[in-house]
Amino acid sequence: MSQHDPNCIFCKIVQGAIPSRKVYEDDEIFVFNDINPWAPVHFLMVPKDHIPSLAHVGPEHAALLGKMLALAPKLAAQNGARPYPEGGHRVQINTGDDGGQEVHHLHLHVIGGPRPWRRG
Ligand code: DGP
Repeated sequence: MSQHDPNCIFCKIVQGAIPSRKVYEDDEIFVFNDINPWAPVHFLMVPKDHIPSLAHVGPEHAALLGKMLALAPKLAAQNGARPYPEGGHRVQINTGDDGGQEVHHLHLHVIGGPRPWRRG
């Protein structure tokens, strides 16, 4: 059974209560374009279940995190990032206040496309 936090903006996006530009979806993962992109390619990968941060991930999430990481390069390439190694992309997980995390639902930033980018 899926677990959502009624106060979480990304749970609302996963459920369709807040609109987003969807990039990919399966039974466990939802992917959508960042509302404030730093680079030509910038999407967010989230688990459908509410996991507040990377600091909340345990061994029970290993398969899910592995699936998300393996999917990131494929989705980056499908969405405009040039192939590795000339192209490629960045995967970033902000964790906690000092890590710059603003939305407390675990998410992978996948960022790519021709530089310069607004950040990085
Ligand atoms: P972080 O700082 O790592 O928590 O990044 C949160 C990102 O979420 C930030 O780049 C902007 C994005 N974001 C926040 N609210 C929304 C929203 O309502 N829709 C979409 N598509 N992105 C959002």
